[in-house]
Amino acid sequence: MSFPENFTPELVVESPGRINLIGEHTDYNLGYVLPTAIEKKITFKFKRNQTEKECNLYSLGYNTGFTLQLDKIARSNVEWENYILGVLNEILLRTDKLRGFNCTIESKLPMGSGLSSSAALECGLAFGLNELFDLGLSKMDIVQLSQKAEHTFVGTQCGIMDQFASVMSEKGHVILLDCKSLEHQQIPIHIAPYKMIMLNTKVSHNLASSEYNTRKRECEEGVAIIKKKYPEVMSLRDVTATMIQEFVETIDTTLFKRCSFIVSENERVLKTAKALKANDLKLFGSLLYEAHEGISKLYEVSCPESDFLVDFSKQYSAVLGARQTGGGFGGCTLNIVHKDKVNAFVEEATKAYKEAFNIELEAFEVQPSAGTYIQN
Ligand code: GAF
Repeated sequence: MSFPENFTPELVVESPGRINLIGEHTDYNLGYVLPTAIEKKITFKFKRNQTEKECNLYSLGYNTGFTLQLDKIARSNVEWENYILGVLNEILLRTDKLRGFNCTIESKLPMGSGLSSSAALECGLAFGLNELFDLGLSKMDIVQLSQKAEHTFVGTQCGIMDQFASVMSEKGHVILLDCKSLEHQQIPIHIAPYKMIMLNTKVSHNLASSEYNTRKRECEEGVAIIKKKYPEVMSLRDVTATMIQEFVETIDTTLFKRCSFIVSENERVLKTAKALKANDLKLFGSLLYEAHEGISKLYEVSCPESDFLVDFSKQYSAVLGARQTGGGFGGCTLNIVHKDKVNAFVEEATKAYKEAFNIELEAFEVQPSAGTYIQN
């Protein structure tokens, strides 16, 4: 096929990745999260191709593409194609206005780095097609259908945080999202003279997807036990710290660890939002360290590489806090570092990480950015 050579798009859409300041694995437990989009993103270029059903998609980074027919959507053996197919399937369940199109995809978002390249891919595609064919989907429809696509075609039973952050973020703000009611507040973030520095472990242990679904199941099992005593409890969101302590002897140790992490993580999100509003950066930092401890010891979704970087950062008074961000088992750590010490910290972390794991660390600053948008 001649596509993507000489391709002149009708529409260009930018779809960002996200970081989550705090509130990990709380979304599918209907709790609180505090994410924001970042400048690293995926660029989609779209053009209608005047066919009824043929769609051509091409990944510029991987130099590979595929053609599909809208009336023959089925799961593929190629992982990235399932994100696309899942989104198209969900759109077709909601509207009959979709027609053939060509699309190139170019990502500046490292895959498997905990920055949610999956949601960026799903939401960017849905957002672009909504514009191109005037599908009439709201932003919330785009968020929800993208999440559903991940459940049905990719097989990860993810919560709503990543898609929400990718679409709804506003520049300079983090979103305090209640994953039960979907009510949210945009909180302006001013952390000067500190900066948000990401350290990419460059590892993505392949436990991530299966363990993710296991954690979700463990939380559900915990809720079923708690419910016997407290029938009003519908999710871990409804469980307080005092309530969970009552089950220390009666719930299996693993389930108890999982549930107590979620209960305490929800509290930390709310405390962090307050700390940011009050500009209490020390408290913000210490909550990040506390969260990582729980991620590592109670929820057990960290890995030696992330633990190493978080521990390493603790030697520096110029670092207020750090933790692994995202689903877990690698990806990036978020570090709150004084602007004057960023270079020294990154240099020393890079050296120590190389000595420990023989991996070249990647470091970059992030700024809270706008969600999915059309490039003019
Ligand atoms: C992944 C999921 F997609 C999110 O829904 C969320 O659960 C996150 O892991 C952990 O907080 O990114």
